[in-house]
Amino acid sequence: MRDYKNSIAAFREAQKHIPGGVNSPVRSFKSVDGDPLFIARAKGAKVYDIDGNEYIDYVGSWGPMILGHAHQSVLDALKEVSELGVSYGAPTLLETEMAMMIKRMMPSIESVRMVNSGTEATMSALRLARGFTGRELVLKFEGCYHGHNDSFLIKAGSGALTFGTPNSPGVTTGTAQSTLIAKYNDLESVKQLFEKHGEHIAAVILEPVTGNMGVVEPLKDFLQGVRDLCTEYGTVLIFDEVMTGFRLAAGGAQELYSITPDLTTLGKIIGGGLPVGAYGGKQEIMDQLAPKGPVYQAGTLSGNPLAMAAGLATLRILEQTPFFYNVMDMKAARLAKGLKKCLAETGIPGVVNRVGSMFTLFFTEEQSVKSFDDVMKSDTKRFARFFKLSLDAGVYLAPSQFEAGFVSIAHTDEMIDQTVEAALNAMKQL
Ligand code: HOZ
Repeated sequence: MRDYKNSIAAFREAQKHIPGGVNSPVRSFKSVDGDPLFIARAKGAKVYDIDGNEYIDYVGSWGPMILGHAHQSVLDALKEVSELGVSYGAPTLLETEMAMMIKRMMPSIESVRMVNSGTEATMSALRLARGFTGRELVLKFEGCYHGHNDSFLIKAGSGALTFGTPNSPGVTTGTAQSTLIAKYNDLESVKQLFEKHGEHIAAVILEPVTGNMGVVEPLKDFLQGVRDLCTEYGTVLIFDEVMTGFRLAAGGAQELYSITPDLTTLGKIIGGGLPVGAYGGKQEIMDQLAPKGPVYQAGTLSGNPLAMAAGLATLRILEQTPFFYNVMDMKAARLAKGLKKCLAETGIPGVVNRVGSMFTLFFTEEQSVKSFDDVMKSDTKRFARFFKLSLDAGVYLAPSQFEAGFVSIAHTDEMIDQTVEAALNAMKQL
């Protein structure tokens, strides 16, 4: 058993000053009945806690660290730019460079606005879609999470699901009534809502591959079916690629599945680990934004030079490294194969879902996990035990059954094999 005494003491102190001791609920380890690790530093695919324990990291700051932690190119860019001043509240060349880079990598984006988080991106994209269409309703999917804006905290995934508050108190009835809920991977449920409310639906928003109820891949024709309905009814299709953007392919899930959304929301990787979000898409929609158009959205720190520098340094590597995604996918495939073997060898019932470098190990009696209902049949108590045993063996997973794990380019085959060995030992003790 590892020694966590410094983290435990730090958490006790933090709880006196910060709600629940954390600045984002999913960090709290509450759902796995533990105390969170306090991290001292990170390098490559490893994180180190304040007790001096070392872990192979599959959280990756919840997605951004695709190059691994403290990548030299990102650190160099930050150093160089910070010496010139850290914020001006005025345009910089870096912002245009970032916009051009995003447009090149994700061609459905003809114009893009930088913000400071994924939540801001989805919130702003929805306002824009409403302004553009003159309609009010938004259709989202059960278990999908699009940040903590009111409109999306209805049947939401991620921490809202983990902590049993998918419909958060504080969201007004009016807002809740403007949000329609369909079932992910169930096109019929989307069609029915369109038949009833089609003319009033401003936007459909979804994670093209879900990460926030664990990884679930879209069934064949699901995304295309949603695209077709949006086109038919003049509804804005928003792909929330905060997690999948620049991760599943240089052009995100939309490249992987060859679907063109009207708007895309981004975050995580485009900030290289700094707080960044963005939303972009069709020129005629983006032109509705102030100062060009009437839809208002603003931000003191939007396009911040440090965030742009870290993001650009990351994206340049993704764009310019041949076979980057193939190499990373091979690593993730090795891990998924290993985890499946562990399940088979120990007889523990489970399913490993993987798309590219995103994966989730569901502890479930089901043969496959393709929907929110499948996800909800998972054995969260067994997950919690597995999580703790993994942690003790030096493997840092997201502390919830309903999250994605992330493999980075810095994970070595040796680390992955070590992870599989730890999983096998853990499963033997479940
Ligand atoms: N989207 C992330 C979780 N699925 C955000 C992490 C957080 O909520 O802190």
